[in-house]
This record gives sequence, C-alpha cells and structure tokens, in this order.
Amino acid sequence: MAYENIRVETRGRVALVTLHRPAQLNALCNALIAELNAALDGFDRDEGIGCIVITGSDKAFAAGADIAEMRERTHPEFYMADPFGEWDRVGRRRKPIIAAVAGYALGGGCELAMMCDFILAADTAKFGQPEIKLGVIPGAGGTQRLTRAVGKAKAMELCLTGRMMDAAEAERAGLVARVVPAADLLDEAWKTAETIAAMSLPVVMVAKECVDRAFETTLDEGVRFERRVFYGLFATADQKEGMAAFLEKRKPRFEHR
Ligand code: CO8
Repeated sequence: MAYENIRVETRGRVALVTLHRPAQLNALCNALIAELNAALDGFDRDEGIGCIVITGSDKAFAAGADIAEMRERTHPEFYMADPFGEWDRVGRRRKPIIAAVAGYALGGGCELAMMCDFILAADTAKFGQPEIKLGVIPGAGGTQRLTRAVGKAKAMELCLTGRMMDAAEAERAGLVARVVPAADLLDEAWKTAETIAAMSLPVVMVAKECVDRAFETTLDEGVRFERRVFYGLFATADQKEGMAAFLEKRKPRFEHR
C-alpha cells in the first residue's frame, strides 16, 4: 500500500515505520494516524513480524497533533468523530513496539511515544506536553501515561508549564529506557528490535501483557495473573525448546508456537 505520511520498511522479523511529514515536523494529522494504524494492522496479521519500531526524523519524532487541522474543530465534531479512538488503537497493539525518538516529541508526539512499549531516545530528544500553551490539555493519554512514567511532581510541572525535558532528564525520570548518541539511534533500535523478534513471539506477547497489567490492577491480582500465564507457557513448544537448548548448551530455535 502507498503511504503519504509514513515510510515502511521490513528487515527479517522487524518492521520500521518512519513518520514522514517533514514540513510539519511530523505533526500527527488524522491521515497520518490512519496510515500508521493501517501499517500496524498489517504487521499484526503478519506472522513473520515479531517487533515494530516507530521513529521520526533527526529533528522531530513528532511535534504534536496537527494544530492547523484541529484549530477550527467544534465540540460536537470532536465528540462525533472521536479521532482519539484511532489514536487509542496504536496503544492497544499486542506485538511489541519500540519508539525511537530523536528531536521533538511534544504533545501528541510524546503521547504516541508513550503508547509504545518503551522509548529509546537519542541524546537530542526533547519531551514535553506543551498543550497548556495552546489553551488545551493533553488529549491522547498524556496526563495519565506521563504521570505513571515519571510520577506526579514532574508530570504536573510539565503539564502545567509546558516546558520540555531533555533526554538525560527523561532517562533519570524513567520516561525512556535508554539514551544513545543520535547517530546510533536507528542502529540501536534495529538491534534491540531484532533481539526481541528472535524470542518466541507468543512469549514476548504475554510478557508485554503482564507488564502492562501492572498498571491496571492490584499487586495481588497482577501476581496471580502472571502466575497463570507462566504456567500456561508450559503448553508451548518454545518453552520446551528454550529449556532444552539451555541444558544442551546450544542456541534455541524458537518456532513461535
Ligand atoms: N501542528 C501543525 N504544524 C506544526 C506543528 C504542529 N503540532 N508543529 C510544528 N508545525 C509546523 C510549523 O507550523 C511550521 O510550519 P511552517 O513552516 O509552514 O510555518 C513547521 O512545522 C516548522 O515549525 P517551526 O517553524 O515552529 O520550527 P521551530 O524549529 O522554530 O520550532 C517546535 C519547533 C518548538 C517543535 C515548534 O514547532 C512547536 O512549538 N510546535 C508545536 C508544539 C506543540 O504545541 N505541540 C502540541 C500540539 S497539541 C497536541 O498534540 C494535542 C494532542 C491530542 C491528540 C489530538 C487528537 C486529534
């Protein structure tokens, strides 16, 4: 399928989606989000894909939702069209998604990065929720996901002042998994995604589900959930193969079943 606002590439079991609206610093218009979801739908269906990377340009992962597209919207239009429903679909994917962020990840750009399973940041990355300066608030999960990631004090300060934090501060605060030199970002993202994609896909998917569960339930329920899933993995061929390979001192050959 031909896309206008994204570029798509696959290498082995890894898919890379590059946001591509350079003139607007990858501002996330409705068409871009629809194309992103169409690409993710395809990767979800493709058994040959085990991990997805979303990235932007050197200057911007994404500078937010498209302000020009939004500015004349009315309440009934928003309510009826519910564009956030499309955004939510990105956050409900079952296969792992890495955000590889260089430059600005602001507003909806920061929210999109936080919908991914973790963020690898270039040392040039800048994160923020500047919506307050536009007379609105984050609308694609920012007040919730940022607060869970960095705690109330920093999330509140960022949402109320609109200031940006750099990659080092974002790493200290727990928003990003790792910071790398900008020139290495894509290589690191490919490598990390290849590592994940080489694992058993069903096991990766349930590991993701279990970690996400920690945000939705009590500790007791979460541990119970994890335990059920753990026992369930003994029904997979890949558990037998992984443990046999360890004991036979060889590399496992996972069949993703
Ligand atoms: N929307 C539309 N266009 C944008 C956006 C944006 N978010 N960000 C940048 N652009 C455009 C600029 O208008 C400019 O276009 P032109 O060349 O035609 O004038 C071009 O991109 C380059 O931008 P700048 O000239 O401003 O570049 P600078 O390097 O001077 O500044 C900044 C870079 C600091 C990133 C600056 O562009 C900026 O502050 N951008 C806006 C950041 C922002 O406020 N983001 C939040 C948007 S609101 C939001 O995300 C709510 C999310 C809720 C989800 C909504 C679902 C429908």
